[in-house]
Formats: sequence, structure tokens, C-alpha cells
Amino acid sequence: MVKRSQMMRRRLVLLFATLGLALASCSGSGDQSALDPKGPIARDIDNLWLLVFWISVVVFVLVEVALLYAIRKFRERPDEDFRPKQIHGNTRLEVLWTAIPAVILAVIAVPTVAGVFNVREIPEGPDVLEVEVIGHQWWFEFRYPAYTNAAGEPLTTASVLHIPEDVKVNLIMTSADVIHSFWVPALNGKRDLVPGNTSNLTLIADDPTPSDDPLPGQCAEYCWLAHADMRFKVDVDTQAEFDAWVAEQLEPVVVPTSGPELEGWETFQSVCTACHQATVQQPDGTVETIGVSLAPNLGHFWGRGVFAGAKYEITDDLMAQWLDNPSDLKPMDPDRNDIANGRVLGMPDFGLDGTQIDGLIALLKSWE
Ligand code: HEC
Ligand SMILES: [Cu+2]
Repeated sequence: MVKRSQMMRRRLVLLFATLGLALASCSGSGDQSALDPKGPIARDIDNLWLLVFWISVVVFVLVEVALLYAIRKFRERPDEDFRPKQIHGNTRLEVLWTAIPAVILAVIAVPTVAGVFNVREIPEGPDVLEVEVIGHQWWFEFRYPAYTNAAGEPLTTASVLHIPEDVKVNLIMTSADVIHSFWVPALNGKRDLVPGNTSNLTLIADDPTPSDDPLPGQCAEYCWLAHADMRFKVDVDTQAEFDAWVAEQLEPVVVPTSGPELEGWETFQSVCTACHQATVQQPDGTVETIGVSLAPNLGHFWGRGVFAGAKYEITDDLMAQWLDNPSDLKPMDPDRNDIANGRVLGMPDFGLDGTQIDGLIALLKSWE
């Protein structure tokens, strides 16, 4: 038999565990908090949440006070034969406790329905920036159809979405493989990316972010092995910064003619272009896009700051590890790649030697 003191101790442990868990949710707004909106759409959602929250607090307090009052007032007393008055039906009370919740729900429903329509509205017009978002296992690709380079390719990048402040950005989203979900907690809710379909999401950001501290985003639909590492950043620029970034991205990267970069270029052409693309300028001045678009575009890669689904910062050391054995840094399943059918589940280990790796790093660095 369990002793009384043991029971008591168990209850206390349970109480503190529950309290601990509950309090953990008050630990300020973490990196990916939806309670710290940085744009008008996220603010609407947050305000709606606050409305529901405070109504719930009032209801909770009233109900608990009534409950405690009833428990105390009508408790069983040892010495008297106390039975509460036996009541059957009370029309006034029943009408009241039906009407009050109905009014509360109506108060919540009106801004909720309006909010659902606002969030779903697809912005149109000359001021809207359209960006195509393609989800891949396990990274996000961004294409800007409004900006094309000399080879006729749209500006294409990965893992870091650049947008100008105060501009309505219409994301036109799809997936190359399985269902993913695009979520930037500071700017809007989540929206699925469905293969063979397009979905839209609007982003509007109030202020530019410091370039070393962009807004975090995350795939929010379980997509297998490296789902947790399928992140991205949203770098909010001033209009001038954004224009400069676009101009830089549209420049072709240069094919080297000497040094370790040239060694890297040779490996790049023979190995990497099976999956990666880049728009390059040949020594004779011609501009062309080489490679296959199954993996992140590597033009201007080094300037991106983060790689592998924004899991890591780009440094010489991490890049050397990545090129030596990518799956060491991020769980992937390249054995199941089927390039002929456009299916890629990770970057393989190519058994590159030290000189090849140094050459590739030199090449990618020169492609900042
Ligand atoms: C079989 C296809 C394939 C080949 C060939 C390939 N890669 Fe990759 N690579 C990938 C995939 C897929 C990713 C994205 C992995 C992820 O983050 O989930 C990637 C990511 C990268 C990244 C990080 C890009 C970013 O923005 O996150 C670099 C850098 C890179 N590869 C360099 C190379 C180099 C250099 C070579 C040639 C030695 C090469 N890759 C060959 C498939 C390939
Ligand atoms: Cu995903």
C-alpha cells in the first residue's frame, strides 16, 4: 500500500512538473515567436490572439472564483445533515449561460472572419513584389521573376529571402517533392507548399533588419530526415539596399583563368554542375548559365551568409567539412538520389581531395 506521505510527495512532484512546463512558455519571445510581430499582417494576427487571450483570462477568473465559492459554501460539514436545496430547472439561468457564451463567440468571430479574409488576400498591382518560393528536401529556393540576368534567367537564390521594407511581397509557392510549409513567425502565419499546386502568402515588413540578424523562418510541415534543419532567413532591406542587392545578384560570376580558383572551376564543371547552377561570364566575355537546377544556385553563394537550409554560417572550416562529407553536417539521404528523374535527397560525398576542396572554396569565395 502507498503511504499517505508518499502520495503527498507524488502530488507535489506532479504539481511542480506542471507548473514548470506552464512557466516555460513564459520565457520571453524566443527566436521564432509569433508574439513579436514585425509587420502589419502578423500584428493583426497577434491582436486577434490578444483579444481571445484576455477574454479567456476574464472567463477563467470568473469561473474559478465561482467554483471556489461553491466548493467552500456548499462543502460537506461533519456535524450537520446538510443537503443543498434540490433545484430542477432555472429558465433565467439557462438563458443567461447560453446567451453570454453566444455573445462572446460573436465578439471573437467578427474580427476572426475579417482577419481570415485579410490574411488570404493576394495583393496585386505595380507596387507588389512577386517572389516564387520552391520547397525542396531540405532547403528553400527563391526566384524573382521581375529581375532577369544577361542569360535570361530570373534572379535565383536560396535560404535567404531578401525583401524591401514596407512593400507588399506576394509569395507564389510550390514544392519540388513533398509538402512543406513556409513560416516566418514575425511576418505572417504558416502556409503549405504543395507539389503540383501553387499557394500564396503575403509578407509585409515594417523595418529593415540588421544584416547580421535577419528574421528567422522555418519549414513547418514535417518533411522527413532534415525537416528541423529546413530553415531560412528573411533579410528586410531599405529600398536602396534591396536595389543594390538585386543589381549585384544579376551580375554573372566570373570564370577564373588561374590559381586555385581555376582548379576549383575544373572540379565544379566536372562534378558540381550535375545538380547546381550558376550564371557565369567566360573569359571571352560570353555569359551563360551552366549546370542543372536541382540544388541551390551557387552564383553569389558566399555572400549569402548561411547555407544548408540556413543551418550554418558560411566559413572556410564549415565549407571544407561540407565538401568533404555533407551528411556529417546535415542528415540527408543522397543514396536515394535519382537525378534523371529530378529527385535529389541530399548532396553526396564525392571523395574530393584536399586540393580540390581548397580550389572549390577559393572559387566559391571569388563568387561572393
Ligand atoms: C547530386 C547532386 C549534387 C551535386 C552533384 C553537388 N551538390 Fe551541392 N548540394 C546538393 C544539395 C541537394 C544541396 C542542398 C542540401 C540541403 O541544404 O538540404 C547542396 C548544397 C550545396 C551547398 C550549400 C548551398 C546552400 O545555399 O545551402 C554548396 C556550397 C554546395 N552544395 C557545393 C557543391 C559543390 C562545390 C559541388 C561539387 C563538388 C556540389 N555541391 C555537388 C546537391 C548536389
Ligand atoms: Cu520541409
